Amino acid sequence: MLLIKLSKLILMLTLSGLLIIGCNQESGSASDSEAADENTAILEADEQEVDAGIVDVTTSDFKIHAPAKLKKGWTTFRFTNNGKQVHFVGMYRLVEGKTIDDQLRDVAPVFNPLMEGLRRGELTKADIGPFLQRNIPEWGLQMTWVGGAGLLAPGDKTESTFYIDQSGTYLLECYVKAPDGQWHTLMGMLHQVVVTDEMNDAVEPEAYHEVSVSNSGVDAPQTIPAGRQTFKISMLEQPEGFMPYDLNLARLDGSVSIDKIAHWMDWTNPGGFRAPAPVDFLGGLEHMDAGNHGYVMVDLEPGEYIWISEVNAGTVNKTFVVK
Ligand SMILES: [Cu+2]
Repeated sequence: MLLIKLSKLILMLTLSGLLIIGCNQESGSASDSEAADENTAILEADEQEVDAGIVDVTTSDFKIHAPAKLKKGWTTFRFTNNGKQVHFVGMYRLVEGKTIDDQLRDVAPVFNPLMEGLRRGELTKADIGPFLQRNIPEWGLQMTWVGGAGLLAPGDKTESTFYIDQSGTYLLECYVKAPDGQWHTLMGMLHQVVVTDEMNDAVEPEAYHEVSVSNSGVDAPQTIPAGRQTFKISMLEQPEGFMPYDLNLARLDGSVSIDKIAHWMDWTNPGGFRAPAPVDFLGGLEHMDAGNHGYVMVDLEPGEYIWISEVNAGTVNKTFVVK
């Protein structure tokens, strides 16, 4: 996205330069310098966004559009889902020296035979850990999950803020399944980002509502006023297994039970994590190791909502009301 923006700017600057040269041969200058000022302002605004840690991330079916390079520090994904299917954008750091090519060759494809085994009943949930350990090289299970933006319904927008404290090679991924069961990851929704050693200028957001996630569940306010709200989400404990907790926000319409949503949240179920989702998701905070926290900014209309994790969704969830 940034690259596209920058190349657009270069093109605009080049064109305006040509125009200025062209015009100067005629009469002139006042409007030309205004145009040049405007372009400078646009360029500065763009740089300011990068420095403020604000990153435009969009998804389509089936790509993640995001910059190729980011700075360290508090990072806000301003996430828009332009696709027709539900998507999310999780972010994790690969073990030193590994890249998207290694992930696509040695890690991502392993989830196909795993899912097939589960679907046919040849593998049970208890076999998943050992299966992954047998089939994925050690580095492939040692990624560091730093956050990202949670599940988001088609056509919707949301914002999630999290802290990146280490430089390195990161991947952005959406592993929702398409209606035919194919992983979005393998359909093109894996994107590499290099985080440099530079720090951005972003400051930590201020939150009005605190939410925490632990092995005993979600602790969150029961009633929230309508309007634009910022939630601080803290991951207090680490679940068993190789995935830390995430927390997604969905609007309930009374037609779907929490059990059904929880069943959908579990990708190890053949129908789980498969588009379309049973509810409209509004974003959230992606997987993040315990001891860390992030923020979710959303516009809420009156109604009933649920916070729900992908990990242990049956118990790590909580409904609340917006008035
Ligand atoms: Cu997706």
